[in-house]
Amino acid sequence: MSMTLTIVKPDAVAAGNAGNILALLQSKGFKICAMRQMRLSEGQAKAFYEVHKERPFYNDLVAFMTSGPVVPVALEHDGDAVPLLREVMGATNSEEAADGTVRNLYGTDIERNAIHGSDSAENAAIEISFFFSRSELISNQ
Ligand code: FUP
Repeated sequence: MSMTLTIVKPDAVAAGNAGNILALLQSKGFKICAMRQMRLSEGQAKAFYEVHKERPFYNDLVAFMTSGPVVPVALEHDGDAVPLLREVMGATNSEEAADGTVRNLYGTDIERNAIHGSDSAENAAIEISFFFSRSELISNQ
């Protein structure tokens, strides 16, 4: 089993799509190890996206990610969880995301793109520990 992190973003939570998105991910073989609904503080959103802090979209991204509740979810998969989630998530810009991907089905544009997905196994471990303690991670094995 390998792990990755998704965050159902404020646009998708507000639209009532968190359950549909989790069902789609589960249909692709992902299993939930830990999950919660929460509101990110400005400090948490800035820290989570620190890698982008010099980018022009950073302030807007932080404002969006703190605009309403999010649902971080630690996921596991029999296969390679990180690239498998990137595949079902779709391109960053929802307008360019392939048919049937989460961002195609539930996102709107490059900012309001429904979910986050870790981009490497190393970052997945860092991002999972950002939201969940070890004792909260329950494997389905
Ligand atoms: P991704 O890994 O697909 O989520 O994409 P990035 O890590 O490149 O970007 C992280 C988030 O920044 C995206 F989900 C949305 C936001 N973003 C913008 O708002 N504008 C951009 O031009 C690029 C990214």
